[in-house]
Amino acid sequence: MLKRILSSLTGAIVIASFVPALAYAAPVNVNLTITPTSTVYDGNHVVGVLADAAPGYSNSSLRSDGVAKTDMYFTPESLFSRQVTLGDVASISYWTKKGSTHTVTPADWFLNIYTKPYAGQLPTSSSWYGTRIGTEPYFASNLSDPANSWNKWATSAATNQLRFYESTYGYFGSYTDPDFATFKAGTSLTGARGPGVAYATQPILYFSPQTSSNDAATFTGQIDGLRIQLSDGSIANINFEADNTAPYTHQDCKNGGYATYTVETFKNQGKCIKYVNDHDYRVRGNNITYTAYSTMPRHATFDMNTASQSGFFHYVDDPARIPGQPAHTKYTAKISAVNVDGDFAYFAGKVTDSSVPAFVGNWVFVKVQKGATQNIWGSFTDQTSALNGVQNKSNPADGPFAVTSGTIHIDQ
Ligand SMILES: [Ca+2]
Repeated sequence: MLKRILSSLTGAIVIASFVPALAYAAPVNVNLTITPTSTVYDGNHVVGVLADAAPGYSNSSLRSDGVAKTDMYFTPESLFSRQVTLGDVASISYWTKKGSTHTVTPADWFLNIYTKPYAGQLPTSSSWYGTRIGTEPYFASNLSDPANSWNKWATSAATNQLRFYESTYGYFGSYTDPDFATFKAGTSLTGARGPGVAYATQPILYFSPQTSSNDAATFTGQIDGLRIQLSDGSIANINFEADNTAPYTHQDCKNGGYATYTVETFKNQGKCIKYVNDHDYRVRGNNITYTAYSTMPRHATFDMNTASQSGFFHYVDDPARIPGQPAHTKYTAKISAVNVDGDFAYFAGKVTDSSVPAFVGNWVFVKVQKGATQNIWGSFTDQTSALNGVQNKSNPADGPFAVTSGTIHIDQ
C-alpha cells in the first residue's frame, strides 16, 4: 500500500515538472460586488448609499450605520481560486469617505489581514488565525484626506500610504510603523502562540475590512473599491454597492449599471432606461408663493424630473410689497439632483444666474411638500451639503414656509 502511494506521488511530480502550466495558475481578474445582503459579514452594520461611489467603482457604496461594528471576510480562495501568502500580495488599496479629516476624528474603515494557523506557529493555541495584521487610514503617511471626499488608501502612494503592524498581541499601530513592502519582509512576533515566522511565507486566511467596535456607535463613514493585486498580476476588485432593487436615474443604467440590479433585472441599458422613464417623477410648480422671515412675498417656479436628474429652479421676490426696496432679487439654479419620497421632493443645483452677482456659484438645496398642506424649505449651501441633503432627504436649514398660492406637483 505504501509503495502504491509513493509511486503515485512520484507520478504526480513527474507530470508537474513536464507540464508547468498545470502547476501554476494563470493570473485571474475578479470583479466582485458586495451589497448589504451579501454573505461576507460577521457583524453587518452597513447601509447602501445610492449614487455615491469611489472613482471607478460606480454606482453606489456602503456606509457604517452608526450603530455597531461591521466586519467582512474575504478568503484568497474565494477571490483568486487559490491559496495566497502575504508575500504573494503586491499591492492593496481601498477608498473611504467621511465627514471629517483623520486629524479631527481618526475613526475609519480599517483593513485586517489574518493568516492561517499552521504547524510550528501555534503548537498550543486553538485560535482560528495565525497572525493578525492591521492597517488604518489615520496612521497613513503624507495624509491628504479632505472631509466629505473619496480618499484612496494604498500600499504604494505618494499620499495616504498605508502603514502595517501586527496586532496579534494587542498592539494597534502607530505613526512610525513600516510600509507594506518593509512589513512583509519581516517576521511575525514570537509569543504565546509560538515562534515568529516570516510574514511572506504565511498563507492568508482572510482580507477583512472592518469598523471599530470602539467608535462604530457614531461612525457613518463610507467604503468602496477594495483592490488587491498579486505579484503574478492577478487582481481582485471588490465593488461595494447598495442593494440595487431598481434604478432611479438614467445615470444608474449607464456604464454597465443596468447589470447591477438584483430585483428589477435588465438585459441591456435600453431596457433599464425604459424602466426609469416609466417610473419617473416630475416635480414642478409655477409661481409658488410663500413668505420667509418677513412679510415680503417670494415666488418659486421650478420644473425637473428624477430620471434625468435635471431641471431648473427660479426664485424672485416681490419688492413691490416693500416700499423702498430697489429691485427684485432673483436667481436661477441648474438642478442636478432630485429625490422624491411620497409627498416630498428634495432637489439641489448650482446658481447660474442672479440679480446679485455674489449668489452665482452657490448651491441651493430645496425641499417641497405637495398636498393639502404645501410647504417649501430652502437654503444656500455648498455643493457637498446640498447633494448630501438630497440623497439623505434631510431638511434645508431654512423652513418650512407655508405656501400661500400656487400648486406643487410631484407626479409619476
Ligand atoms: Ca461602489
